[in-house]
Amino acid sequence: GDPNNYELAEVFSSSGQLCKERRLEPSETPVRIQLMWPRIMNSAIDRTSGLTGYRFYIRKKDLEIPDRTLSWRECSQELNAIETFLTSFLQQVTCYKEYSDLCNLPDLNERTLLDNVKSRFQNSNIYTYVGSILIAVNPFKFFPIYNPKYVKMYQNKRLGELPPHIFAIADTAFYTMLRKRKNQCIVISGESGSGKTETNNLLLHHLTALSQKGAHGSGVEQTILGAGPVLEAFGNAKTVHNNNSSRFGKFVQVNYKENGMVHGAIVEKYLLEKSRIVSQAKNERNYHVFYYLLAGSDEEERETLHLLEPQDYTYLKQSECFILDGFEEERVDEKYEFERLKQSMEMVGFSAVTQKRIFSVLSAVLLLGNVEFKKKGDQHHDESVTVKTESVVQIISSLLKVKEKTLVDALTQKRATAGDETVFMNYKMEDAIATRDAMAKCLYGALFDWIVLKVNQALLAKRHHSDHQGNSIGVLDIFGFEDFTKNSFEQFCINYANEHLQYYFNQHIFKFEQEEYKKEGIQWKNIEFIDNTGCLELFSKRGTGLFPLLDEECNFPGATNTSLLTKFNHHNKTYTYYQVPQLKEEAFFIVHYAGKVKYQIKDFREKNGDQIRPEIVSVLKSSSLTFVREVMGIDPVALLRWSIIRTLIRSVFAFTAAGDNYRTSNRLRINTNSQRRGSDYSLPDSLIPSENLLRKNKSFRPKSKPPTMLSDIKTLKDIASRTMYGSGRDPSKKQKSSVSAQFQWSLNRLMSTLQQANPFFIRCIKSNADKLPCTFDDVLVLRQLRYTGMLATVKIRQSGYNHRLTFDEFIQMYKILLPKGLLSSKDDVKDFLEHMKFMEENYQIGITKVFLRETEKQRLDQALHVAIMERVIRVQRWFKTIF
Ligand code: AD9
Ligand code: MG
Repeated sequence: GDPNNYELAEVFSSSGQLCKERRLEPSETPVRIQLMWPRIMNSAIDRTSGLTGYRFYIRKKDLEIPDRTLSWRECSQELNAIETFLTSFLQQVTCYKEYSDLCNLPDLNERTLLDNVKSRFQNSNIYTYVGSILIAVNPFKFFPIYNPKYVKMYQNKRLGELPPHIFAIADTAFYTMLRKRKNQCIVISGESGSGKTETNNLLLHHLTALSQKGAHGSGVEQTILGAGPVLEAFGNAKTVHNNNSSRFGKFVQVNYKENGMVHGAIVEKYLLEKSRIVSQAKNERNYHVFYYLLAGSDEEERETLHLLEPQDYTYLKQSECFILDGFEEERVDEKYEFERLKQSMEMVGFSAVTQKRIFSVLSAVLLLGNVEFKKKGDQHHDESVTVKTESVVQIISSLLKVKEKTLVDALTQKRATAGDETVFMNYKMEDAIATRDAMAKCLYGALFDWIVLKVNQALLAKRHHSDHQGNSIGVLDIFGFEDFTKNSFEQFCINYANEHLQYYFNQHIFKFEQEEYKKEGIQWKNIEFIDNTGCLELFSKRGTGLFPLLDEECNFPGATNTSLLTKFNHHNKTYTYYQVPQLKEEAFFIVHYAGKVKYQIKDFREKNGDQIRPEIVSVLKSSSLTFVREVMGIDPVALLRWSIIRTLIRSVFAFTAAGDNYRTSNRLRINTNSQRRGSDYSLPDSLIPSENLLRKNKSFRPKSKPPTMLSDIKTLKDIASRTMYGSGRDPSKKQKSSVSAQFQWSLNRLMSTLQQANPFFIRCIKSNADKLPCTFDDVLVLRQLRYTGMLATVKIRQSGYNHRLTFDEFIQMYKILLPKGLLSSKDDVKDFLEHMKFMEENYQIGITKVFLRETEKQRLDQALHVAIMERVIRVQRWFKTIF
């Protein structure tokens, strides 16, 4: 036959069973031939991705017979023609080559970017690098790539040495921290359901595993790992975007000692979505923990906690969604989840008694929703209500140990003082319901904060010493960008936080980088990126930003949400980020970096002013249970007293143990030195000083001082201020601040913590909107790649210079390679690099620094390695001649 009769239908890379085939539309191909072609396959092996071959689908041009697959025999008759055809197509096949680092893409545009990520995804490679940035495409199906074998495999490897992986990022952060003695942070971003929390858990898993190789695990690791499931049970819920959606943000800072052992950790939380306790949108659920409790508790617990079925609770049944719609084999077994929760609670130090107390509070929260009211009298004019379901209030009062009358009074009447007199005013129906809901939210919110505080105390208590000399790695996992059919104040805050993260990314990837090039006067063509500074300003600008306006309207008597919207709408003219809907409605648009979102103004003021209502707090604080009182308000004085006693006891113990610890930690330090090999440039084993040598050189004196009380108290105070004031309110401000003010304050604090650390970025991408396993939706993924600015990111990483050294640092580092007597002057370095015959576009000399691309840096390091080895050999020879 004639090779011109054929055309290529599809090419798939295949690696055995992992090969994913796209089903072709029947109309798409008249004839398909599937070939596994050894000769051609061999030439097409892709070394970077480790694929073993390609699968070609070919169709015969202009063939009359509709959809028929050629048999093998028919194929073989035409083999020659097909082979010729395929060989000529090899050129094209190489276009389908996958790159594990997008920076290596020879032809960079949106299409090749997407194709590459897609082709990798279809071969079960969900991770891809852009330099040191990791793109993670959520497959909605777990691959066996997180087991201990992988943990081990990725340890001590240079980034890029192995296929991209989340563990490689964790590992690099860890060794960078040890080497540079600088705090690191890993910022995970992506829209709701893109895989941030999963990624966060895997990162923490690796970060704690790295330190467990030491002699004694302190148990801090266990507490850190246990905290995840506990916080997820109480702070995650099913939304339409994600079955396990985080409804709060968290920042976990893992502290390490200088020898790389975990020293402690701090968990910080941001803004829990409290409205979810009392109502959820259709097809969404309340917090997981309620369903776990109801599914998993035994008969005795059901009785003592007065539990009902999920369908019996108003707070659970309104949304008509009780179970998670997983795939049959992945259906979450909530009974099992309850067991897992109890185990995790134990890991973070909640005893069985404490657990029971927590569950009673949960039961009370649920029952509050079932409290109903009725009008007091028959008269029309009397709107005041009383409790209709007295038995429910009775149970709540027994669960919380609050007097029944106190509870009923609080739910039905308001106390007001007029002059010297105290008057009681009866609530109308809507006020009573609002108070009931406020009580449920307040109780749950306080419980959540209390859990975070207790987790932090447990993490603190397990530390070896209190004076911390090492560094930390922070991992940030917040609620992802959201756009529902109806968006409210919560989405407004969540999306603002995401804008902040995008800004942080832009600053580091584009702004600082290009500013440095400019400052150093090197040749550089500016790379444009979408700057969202204006959008942040729209939210927070002093006086006229949306947040300040919202606060203003919250404090202004007589203001309404409509008057608030009118004020907001003034921004229609000043900011392109703000838009007014064409048809008049109580809503506004904000053009976020990740898409345009319509917010309903309804409840904005109420939700923003939703500080803990003092009258409700005092009712709950009247409980005869210490636990409830503690949950409702952590008494800072008691906390300090407790900490002083505890620290005193520990100081005595720790002081006697300090000598022992020194011995172990010193040995570990040496271990870490040798483990550092391979991460950057490394010394050959023969050049690493022996343990004996180190011992001789250092006087045998405990390096770390015995713990000081002051530092301990400072941290505890700090933790208390982070947690007990709820969502990290500025403790120096005594007056009540609004939810948005607290949120902004804690976000700003987070940003300044992040600014002081060396960042790693992980960008999570959602593969499809329906949570389907291994399904790649081109449009959805492309949209995310676009709004995260991936194209520009690849561009800047391709043309930028990853390595930069001051002339001094350069000379110090490569002294051995340089001719004797070389000074740290610009000209000397320049001469040397010219002498090395480096490609001119791969390095530049700035005013104070040398800028190098990856390949040139590697060449230098290789040369250095060779030079050192030569010297070692020379010394060895010399020794031989002597003896
Ligand atoms: V949200 O902003 O909190 O609403 P996340 O946190 O970005 O969102 P999450 O990590 O919860 O998303 O992931 C959603 C679901 O995707 C998980 O419940 C898993 O079923 C699935 N997922 C995520 N990452 C992976 C993965 N690496 N492998 C397999 C994954 N499945
Ligand atoms: Mg999450």
